[in-house]
Amino acid sequence: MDGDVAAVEAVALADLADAAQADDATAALERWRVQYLGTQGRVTQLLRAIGKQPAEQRKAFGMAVQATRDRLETAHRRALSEAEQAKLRRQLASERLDVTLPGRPVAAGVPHPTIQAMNDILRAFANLGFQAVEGPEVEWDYFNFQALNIPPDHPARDMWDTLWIDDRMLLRTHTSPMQVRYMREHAPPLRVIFPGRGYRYEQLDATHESQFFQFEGLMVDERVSFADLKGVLTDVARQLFGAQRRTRFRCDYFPFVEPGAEMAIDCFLCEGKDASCRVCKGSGWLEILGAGMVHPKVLEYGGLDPNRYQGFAFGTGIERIAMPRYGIEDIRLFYQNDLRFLRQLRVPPAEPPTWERGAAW
Ligand code: FA5
Repeated sequence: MDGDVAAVEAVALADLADAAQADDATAALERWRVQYLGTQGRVTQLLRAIGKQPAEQRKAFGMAVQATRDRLETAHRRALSEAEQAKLRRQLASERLDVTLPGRPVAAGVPHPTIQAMNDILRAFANLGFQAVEGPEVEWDYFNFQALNIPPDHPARDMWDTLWIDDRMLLRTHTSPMQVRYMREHAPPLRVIFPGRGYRYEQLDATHESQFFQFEGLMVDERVSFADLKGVLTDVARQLFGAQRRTRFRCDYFPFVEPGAEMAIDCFLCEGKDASCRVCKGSGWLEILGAGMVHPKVLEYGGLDPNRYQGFAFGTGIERIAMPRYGIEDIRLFYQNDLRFLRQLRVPPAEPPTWERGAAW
């Protein structure tokens, strides 16, 4: 019988060595433990057989089995501990962190050129007490056209190539719908600027995108005149484009203002002296916005009495203002997300911000 015990031990140790080499050694060692030392295991069966041995052999057999069990338990504990340590070493190796490696650089972004230009514009108007308010981009025909004195089927609708959602809803073609929306919710005096996106069904070219940024301005009070309009816009033009800027107002037509005007500034780059100037194309003037006195009908749509209140409004495209500033010749570059383009526009210069010194961009 002692021979049986020795044979079982030899096989068990060989199996233990195999289990320790397995991919998942911990699980294999547990299977080994059940096979040899578990309640139905081979060694446990030998232990149970002690009592069945002839009396003269029982003691020696019992001692041999118990010694085998002790050695196998010790060998199993050691193998398990080694397997767990090996597993830990593998895990640590895979998670090793070399703190001496140089870190990955964090690419610091800068505001998009449109946003930079918009922030400068908002600050310039804030200096004059104008508050910025945003509005919906999906708009009713009613606010985009009808309440701006452009009834259905009026030919002036052709001025705006419209992206319709259904026969009453559209993507706003300009920020002007905010005029009536705001007048309905607020009592004069009003001094507001409405920045935001506009959408048009456009033939895309160097100066036309189907999605672009505009800002709209509105001032309403008793006794507001065209002189106020000129004063505010001239002051802002000087904050943005240079303290010496001159402005020019010429007649223009928009159904929601009367009279209507187009405003130009004298060229901040060549001062009108360069016939091949990239900003003014040699004309000496740069048209930057549409404006006018709010039409009495629009005041009525806004719930205000036109005999008591007057106001002026203006609107322009932000990219078209940013383009001459950065020397960008194609508006489509703004939204192509080409980092090479955006990185070279890392403005602002090291000089103090313009709104503090009222000088040129
Ligand atoms: C208007 O949209 C009027 N709402 C402006 C206005 C407001 C006039 C208040 C009077 C009183 P206009 O269609 O001209 O006007 O557009 C104004 C500006 O938006 C343009 O001068 C241009 O700078 C910009 N713009 C218009 N269409 C596009 C386009 N497709 N891509 C980029 N910018 C555009």
